Amino acid sequence: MKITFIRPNLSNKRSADAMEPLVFAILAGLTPPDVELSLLDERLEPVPYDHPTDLVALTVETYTARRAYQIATQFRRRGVPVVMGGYHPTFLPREALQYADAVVIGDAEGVWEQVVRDAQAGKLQRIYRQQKLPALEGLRLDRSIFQGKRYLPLVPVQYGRGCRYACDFCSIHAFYGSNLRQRPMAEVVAEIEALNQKYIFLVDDNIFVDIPKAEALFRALIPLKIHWVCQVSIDMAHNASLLGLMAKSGCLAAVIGFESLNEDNLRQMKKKWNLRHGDYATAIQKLQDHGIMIYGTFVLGYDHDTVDSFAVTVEFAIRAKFCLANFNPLTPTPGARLYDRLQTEGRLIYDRWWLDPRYRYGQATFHPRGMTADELTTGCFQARRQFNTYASIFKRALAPITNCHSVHHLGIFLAANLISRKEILSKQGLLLGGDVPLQPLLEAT
Ligand code: B12
Ligand code: SF4
Repeated sequence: MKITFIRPNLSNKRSADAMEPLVFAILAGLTPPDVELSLLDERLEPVPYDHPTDLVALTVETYTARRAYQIATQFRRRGVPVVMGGYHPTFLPREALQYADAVVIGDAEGVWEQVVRDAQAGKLQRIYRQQKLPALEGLRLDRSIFQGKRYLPLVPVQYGRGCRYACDFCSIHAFYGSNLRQRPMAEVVAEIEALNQKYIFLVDDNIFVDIPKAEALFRALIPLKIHWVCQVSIDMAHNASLLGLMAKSGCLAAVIGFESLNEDNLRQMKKKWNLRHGDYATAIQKLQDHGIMIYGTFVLGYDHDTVDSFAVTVEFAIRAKFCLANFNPLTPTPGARLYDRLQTEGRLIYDRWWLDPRYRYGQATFHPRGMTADELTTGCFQARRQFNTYASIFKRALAPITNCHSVHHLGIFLAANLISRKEILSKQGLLLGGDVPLQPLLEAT
């Protein structure tokens, strides 16, 4: 039997920031050895619909749903069954089932094996539901499917899943609830050692969910002499010993959700805790004093934002000499509490923006209170452009403890900024899935 894994693209432009799609290393590790596997990553290569295969397995996020459905339609027209999994089908299985033969709800471990057995027997079920949150012991990732593909030399590794917070716009809490699971530290360290790569991205939603476990991991990373980046909540900056270990173990940069400079917005999104230990400037200083570069993310469009918020936010990010930053229009995704609130308030512009051919990447999808939807779209794009001008890159580069601490740091800073600049400018305004019409094939049952 032949199974083809597909990672759909956002639109029809190739991507310069594609990393290995970790889920397929997990699925490959769970698949019996007699099954022949291949991977098509549409961010890097076109999908040949006549590719000989017995089953297509797509990973689907909300931004890639439209494209995933188009790809599924093509394969199903050729008689190839399609299974979908990931965030989007988990939140909207009935929508996905209009385009797929089967949908996996939740984590794959313990369920994918059944999907393969059923596909081999020609008896795919419509819905496979993960009944529990599977323990993460003994995961055997098989990265051989990534061989020969031109991914960023920043290799994703996952220590744990879930986050202890519940920001109202975020999909993580909706997907995992308040459950936090971590892999045995020794298994993660062994995986990193075996990778033999210099740059690792710890993709955990928040590496700071369990302090003793984070500390144990950082200690174990010290002898490996790698460079790593992670996502972390800002409260971590106030734990001096952990911060020291983080720096000592090779942490180059941290992605931090600042989200807003306005306390009322933070309260509304259930992220007021961002300021619990002090202001942003103090936290930033502590991280940067340890040489850790910051990728700050902001979301604009909450009720207390106005047209003035864009300039204030982007100036803050430039003054703080962030290595990278993003300024996203607040976007309600299915499953998140924000989506239900905006829907109840009658503020959504589209019924389903992710499928609507009028929606373009980067656009507002709801009516904000303090500005118009068009002002939100334009304001975020301008903020992204302003942060990524050459003048801004030059100004931010001049940070002796972080961005230009060494030739190595400066090289990474410049490469990251040039890739980010290119991606931000080229993604804005793209029609998700490109200009291909979408027709439901089946009635969901
Ligand atoms: C690393 C990362 C990125 C990287 C890219 C990663 C890459 N491989 O190239 C970068 C930084 C570029 C990125 C960009 C974006 N990202 Co991102 N990203 C992540 C992050 C942190 C980790 C991804 C990962 O490796 N996870 C580990 C794997 C193992 O988990 P998984 O994919 O969920 O798979 C598990 C299950 O979902 C399931 N499963 C998934 N697919 C399938 C398929 C089948 C067949 C089966 C059986 C099971 C299955 O099984 C797996 C394990 O059991 C996730 C958060 C997260 N926890 O996943 C956000 C996340 C996926 N990103 C998100 C978003 C919104 C984006 C952006 C759109 C942001 C923006 N506004 O531009 C962009 C564009 C994404 C795009 N589609 O092009 C959202 C998606 C929300 C949603 N509802 O779809 C997430 C969930 C973050 C969040 N907090 O909400 N991202
Ligand atoms: S801290 Fe980050 S990962 Fe956790 S719920 Fe908030 S936005 Fe999501």
